[in-house]
Amino acid sequence: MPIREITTKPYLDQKPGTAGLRKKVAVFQQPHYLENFLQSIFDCVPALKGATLVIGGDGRYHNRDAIRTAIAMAAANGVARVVVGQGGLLSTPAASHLIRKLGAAGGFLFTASHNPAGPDGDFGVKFNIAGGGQAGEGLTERIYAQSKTISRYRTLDDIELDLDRRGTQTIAGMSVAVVDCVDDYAQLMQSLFDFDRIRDWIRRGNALRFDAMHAVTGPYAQRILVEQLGAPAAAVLNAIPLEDFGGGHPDPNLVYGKHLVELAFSDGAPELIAASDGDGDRNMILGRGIFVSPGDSLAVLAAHLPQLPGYRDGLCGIARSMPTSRAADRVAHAMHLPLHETPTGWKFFCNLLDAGQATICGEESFGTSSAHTREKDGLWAVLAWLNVLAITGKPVQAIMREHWLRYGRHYFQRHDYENLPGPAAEAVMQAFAGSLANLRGQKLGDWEVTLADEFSYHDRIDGSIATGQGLRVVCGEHARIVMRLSGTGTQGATLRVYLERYEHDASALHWKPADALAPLSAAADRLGRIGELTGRRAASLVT
Ligand code: VG1
Ligand code: CO
Repeated sequence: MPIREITTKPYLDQKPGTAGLRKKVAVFQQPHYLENFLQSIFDCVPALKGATLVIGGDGRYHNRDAIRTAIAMAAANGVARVVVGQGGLLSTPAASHLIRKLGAAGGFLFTASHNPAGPDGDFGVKFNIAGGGQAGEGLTERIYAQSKTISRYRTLDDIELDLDRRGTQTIAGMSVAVVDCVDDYAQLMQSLFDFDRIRDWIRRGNALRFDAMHAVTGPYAQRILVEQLGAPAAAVLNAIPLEDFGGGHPDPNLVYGKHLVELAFSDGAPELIAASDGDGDRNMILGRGIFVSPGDSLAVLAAHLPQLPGYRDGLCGIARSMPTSRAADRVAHAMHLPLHETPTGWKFFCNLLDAGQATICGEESFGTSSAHTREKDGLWAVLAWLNVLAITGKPVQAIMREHWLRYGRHYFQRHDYENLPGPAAEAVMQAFAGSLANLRGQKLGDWEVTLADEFSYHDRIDGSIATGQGLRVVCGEHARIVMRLSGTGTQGATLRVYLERYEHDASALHWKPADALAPLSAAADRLGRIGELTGRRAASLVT
């Protein structure tokens, strides 16, 4: 089959955000749009030649077309072997694991995570490197630069490919292995957790509910929770992946997972209620009568991890993104472990994980994972919680209450102002930045400001420095306000305001987060002049 060199013109908008390139489906459907971006990757990563490439996606609309395009281009660019999930499916953590397990030179992950799918929804592509982590800032910049000057790409015409038939096919000398998307991942989970204890816990009548939200985790939850751990089939909701995610918004949080919150607070609620997002890397955890905020989940899991089979040798460190609540810092301190604070985005954890400096990492955006893979991992967090419940025999609520009694409680909320005009969002950031200059030493409500700056991160492992990673006002350990603009949206700008308040008095552990954080919310509005500059009276999404 002859390799074709197709002439193309650059698009100038292929700059990846926090986690890959995300655009409306229609943008990706423009002639040569995806091809340009993929060729830019092939051009910047010569190691793909003669090597293995992993390909998969979250199953959303356009996934199959994109995979066909990617496989034809891989063959034309000299890739030796493609390993692709059956039906084009691979969850993000499972793809990262496959890259590691196979020693692949990289992977294409077709996903826009939790963003809605379908012809009018979003599409996206992430490039993960050898080792399984997302391409870092440097490589991402080079790919973007290449995409702005690209003039041709390589492909094959009319390849014959059956994505639904497991086994090996050959395309122009390149082998294409279509694999079950769950097998390797399920094996990995079995090596980390005590499946016997969890099975026993379920057999004793403890109920759980997992919502796959018609996205990629359906087959994973079905195999692991139902077939391997013995949960009834009804424990997994919306288990069939659909191209439009059933018209839903698979972003597991208090807003899009409201039905799960209602379930958790209803009579006869299951012991554990959980959900994952479109590509399977996020998790939401609820217990009977309680929502576990992601920062707390990270802290609790870190504290219990050494009791779980895969982590018996102990932890080497804990890492969290800067806006994530500092609950994990207290656990790290008690366990005499280093605590690393990184910018938002999982790629910043990867060097720490590779260097053996962190065992567990977490983000406030419902992301938690460990060194077993190089992406956040929704089902991993659910299984870790199940294992903790099984070995402690306590309900989620008791675990949280005990945790807060021992460490104190970090009240946390994120207020998102979505789909703002770009200039309005920028104006808020500028106003907030402007107000930081004279804040140190001043009072913010009851607390004194000890630090007011823009966060930048010096990665001591590769020496890189990431600047402009969020504005913050810190009042010692007591309170914090963080502001940054989202890097994953496809429409307008999203302003994220993160609020955190710490209380350790036993009488102050059971407030409503919204009440506890109201003074900080008002301060954020005042310092960033949010209402005045955006015309919004309230955030559009609070989690
Ligand atoms: C958001 C979250 C961030 C997360 C990223 C990708 O980024 O805040 O914590 O790593 O999404 O998650 P931003 O720039 O919009 O705040 V996912 O599940 O979309 O791969
Ligand atoms: Co995701």
